[in-house]
Amino acid sequence: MDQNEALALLKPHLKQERYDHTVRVMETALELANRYGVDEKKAELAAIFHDYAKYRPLEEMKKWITSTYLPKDLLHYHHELWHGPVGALLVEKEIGITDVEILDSIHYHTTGRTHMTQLDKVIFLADYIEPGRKFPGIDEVREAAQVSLDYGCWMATKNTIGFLMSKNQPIYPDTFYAYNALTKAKN
Ligand code: DGI
Ligand code: FE
Ligand code: FE
Ligand code: FE
Repeated sequence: MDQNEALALLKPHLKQERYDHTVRVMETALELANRYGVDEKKAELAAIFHDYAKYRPLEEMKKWITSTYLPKDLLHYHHELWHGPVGALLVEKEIGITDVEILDSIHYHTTGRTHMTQLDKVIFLADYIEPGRKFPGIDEVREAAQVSLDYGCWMATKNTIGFLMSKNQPIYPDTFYAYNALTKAKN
């Protein structure tokens, strides 16, 4: 599937601003993949479909989590965490992508996980630092992304955990697992 075909399949599922975000994530993911020697074709497709399920109704996402292999503990956390796992499932079902590396990087793009693959890291980081993002601490993460994938992702998980704690929000275990694994890897 080429870039234009994939973007055309994605477009009806997103609002314009989310589509524009996705194009910037794709461009950023391609830069990171090129810089760090990660498969650019996989990075391109994973980036294009990473937010595929973002606008599915909550009841539909809940149904997919309840009725499939997806982890049930997601239901006890913020629904913002559902679109990655549900997206991976629907991209396989509806778009027909079967590459497990691509599907996993979509699944884990919001939280990360232990032992993230290089592709997971590219998608996670590209989503975080695409040029349209404006949250506190973003410049530090952008600089870290120039040093290494591990350092960039570590800084991003650290920033996310700090942000969530400052808002007294619960933190999904995979987010901690990613932070812990990256803390060891970055040195
Ligand atoms: O879908 P995007 O907006 O492009 O980005 P995303 O999939 O990374 O979602 C970001 C949101 O998810 C952001 O509001 C922070 C939140 N988030 C990330 N990790 C966790 C989390 N929220 C909770 N409650 N727990 C987490 O571990
Ligand atoms: Fe997302
Ligand atoms: Fe993200
Ligand atoms: Fe995104």
